[in-house]
Amino acid sequence: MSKAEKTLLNVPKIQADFPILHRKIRGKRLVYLDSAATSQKPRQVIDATTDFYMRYNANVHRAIYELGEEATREYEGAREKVAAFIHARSPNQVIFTKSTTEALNLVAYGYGLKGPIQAGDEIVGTVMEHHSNHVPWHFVRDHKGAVLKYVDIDDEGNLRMEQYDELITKRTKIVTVSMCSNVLGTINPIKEIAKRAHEAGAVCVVDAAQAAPHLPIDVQSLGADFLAFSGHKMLGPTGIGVLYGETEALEATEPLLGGGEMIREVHLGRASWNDIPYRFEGGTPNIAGAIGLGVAVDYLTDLKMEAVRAHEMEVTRYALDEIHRIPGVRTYGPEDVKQKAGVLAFTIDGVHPHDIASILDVEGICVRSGHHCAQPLMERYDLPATARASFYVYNDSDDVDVLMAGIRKVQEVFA
Ligand code: C6P
Repeated sequence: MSKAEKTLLNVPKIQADFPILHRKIRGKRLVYLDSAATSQKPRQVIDATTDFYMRYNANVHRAIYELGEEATREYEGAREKVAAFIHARSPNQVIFTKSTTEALNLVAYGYGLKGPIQAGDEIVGTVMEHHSNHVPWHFVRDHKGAVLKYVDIDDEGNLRMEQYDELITKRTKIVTVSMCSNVLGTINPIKEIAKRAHEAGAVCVVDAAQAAPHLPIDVQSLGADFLAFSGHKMLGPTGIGVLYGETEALEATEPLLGGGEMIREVHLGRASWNDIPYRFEGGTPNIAGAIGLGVAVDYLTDLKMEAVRAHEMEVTRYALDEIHRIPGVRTYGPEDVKQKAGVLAFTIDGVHPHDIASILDVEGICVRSGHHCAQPLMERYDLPATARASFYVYNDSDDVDVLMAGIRKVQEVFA
């Protein structure tokens, strides 16, 4: 992207919707480059959650009175919006959870620990997963005797797809993969991986935490059996996430939480479960969060996910070009932005990533540093940590320029 060539999104107009972007950090413009950790929220989302508490706060699916009906209508409306956003066949395939982490734990518990997985069954993951898509499967290994196997990456940070040929066997029951790496930005070929899983009679579990906010998603064409993501990374509130499931896979899954709403009948000696999706939503849900997520989905849908993706590709291309001009800086993950989301992990020779983040913070720039909850991937690269900038709809080439100036300043401090 040349500087003059502003992209497919009207970034100044978008920025105007995000109140937090108008604040200053130590007198400097806030340059928020940590959307992979959590995105900022537009006024529309903030207003929708406030509006719920101000005007129609009531529990859902319980009350006969008007307020309760309004709350239920909006909550179920949000489920419909999410279903349309990911092209699910039915809103009943959308389960509200608190996060991607909870959604993946629900699958590992309900389909793994309590579901059809037996000792000796195999689960195939990858080395690039976030801890949320490692640790729940460790539980299944440790408590049920499942065997975990991992697909490696090549030098560019792409999955070594040929390894699936060997790793998927007759004993494989689950193939799990992130659609997009939170460190490398690698976009994985889910359709192909799901196809291979299905050929072996396994289900495909997709961690879409870094994909749903940034790429158009069509669960039917992907062939995912389960797909998890978080509202807070896609302009929505914290504390709300989604588990999509194929009906057959959901039917084979036991609930994670027992309690109100998830039952059909309870007696002292036995209980039976409510229909899907309610059987997976025990207790009072995050009603305001779901409604806010519905509005975030409206916002992204108005922008068009194809335009969001195209914009991020341009910003990422520009960022890669600019960062490569600076000697002594290394980047990780694919160079081809067709295979990379707007995530830029980097290190500066001789500088600890935490020092990078601290010095950038003085300039008003927010980047993350650390292992990014992907320690096995860090071990694969033999790195303790990296710095990471991540882009979203409110970032543009000006933000990239500020980041590059910040990186040069870091180098001056450590010269
Ligand atoms: N990654 C990051 O800075 P939760 O925390 O449940 O909303 O999302 C967990 C999660 C799962 N999978 C992937 C690929 C992720 O990137 C994340 C969250 C953040 O990279 C926080 S560690």
